[in-house]
Amino acid sequence: MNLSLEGKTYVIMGVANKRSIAWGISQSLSKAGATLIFTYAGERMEKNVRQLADSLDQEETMVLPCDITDDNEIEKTFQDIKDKVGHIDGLAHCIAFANKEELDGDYLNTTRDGFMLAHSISSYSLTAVAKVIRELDLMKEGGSIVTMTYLGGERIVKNYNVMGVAKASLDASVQYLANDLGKDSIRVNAISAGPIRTLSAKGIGGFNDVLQEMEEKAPLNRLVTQEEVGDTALFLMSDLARGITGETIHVDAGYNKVG
Ligand code: KAL
Repeated sequence: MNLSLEGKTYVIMGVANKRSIAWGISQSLSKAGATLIFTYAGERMEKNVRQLADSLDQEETMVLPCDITDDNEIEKTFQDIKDKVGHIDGLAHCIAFANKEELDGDYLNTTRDGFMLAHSISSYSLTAVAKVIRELDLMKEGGSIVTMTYLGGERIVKNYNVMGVAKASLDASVQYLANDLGKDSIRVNAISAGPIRTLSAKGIGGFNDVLQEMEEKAPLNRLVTQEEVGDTALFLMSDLARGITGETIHVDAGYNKVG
């Protein structure tokens, strides 16, 4: 048993740019010898993702669109993947969205549409993808599904608001999916990363304060990096984590244990 992912294939959903956590995961998996397939949301992202994918040491890069709000498109994307590679060994789901105006002030002001949108993109999308993976028998040799969560789903974090409620739903989904897919030797886990400067965090009120508090209070007294999250994903994808499912691993310099 080792960390090598030589001969294995993984789908990475949610790379936006080189600061993305999904990109940190991609680099860790690629260094371990994995073949990677990327999906992106919307044409705006395509060029970035292709450029990044091409920069990896891969024989051939597969980059596909996947609008996570559209079940037909999810099915088509994963059917394309199946046609091309036959089966996959794992999937990294690094997708979240909420309307910016609902990530500030009172959670009480969340609209029905904003609530549904945040839950559809940030939580249901994992279930939708897992469902298609099973329908297509895409992880027929077993596999590992990893999603990204955040402390704001476990407790109150200022301004996280509807995203916190969506992450709580995602965390619960991880457990139920782990239960459903365990019989097929598919493990489902979440990584709860500390705050990292990514495109999705950009321009969100109070983010700098969160970073500062983390540096002051976390047991390791520092922030965490995309690479550290990537290496934890690598562990979860590897056989070393074969006994772990339905779990959330905090990669946050210990911050969640304080206070
Ligand atoms: C307490 C924290 C401070 C920030 C509060 C809320 C963060 C929410 C994350 C959520 C995913 C951000 C958005 O959906 C932003 C979106 O409205 C506008 N941005 C975009 O559309 C960009 C271009 C694209 C790439 O972004 C997305 N998401 O598609 C939470 C911090 C400390 C930790 C974080 C950032 C957690 C997290 O969930 O990302």
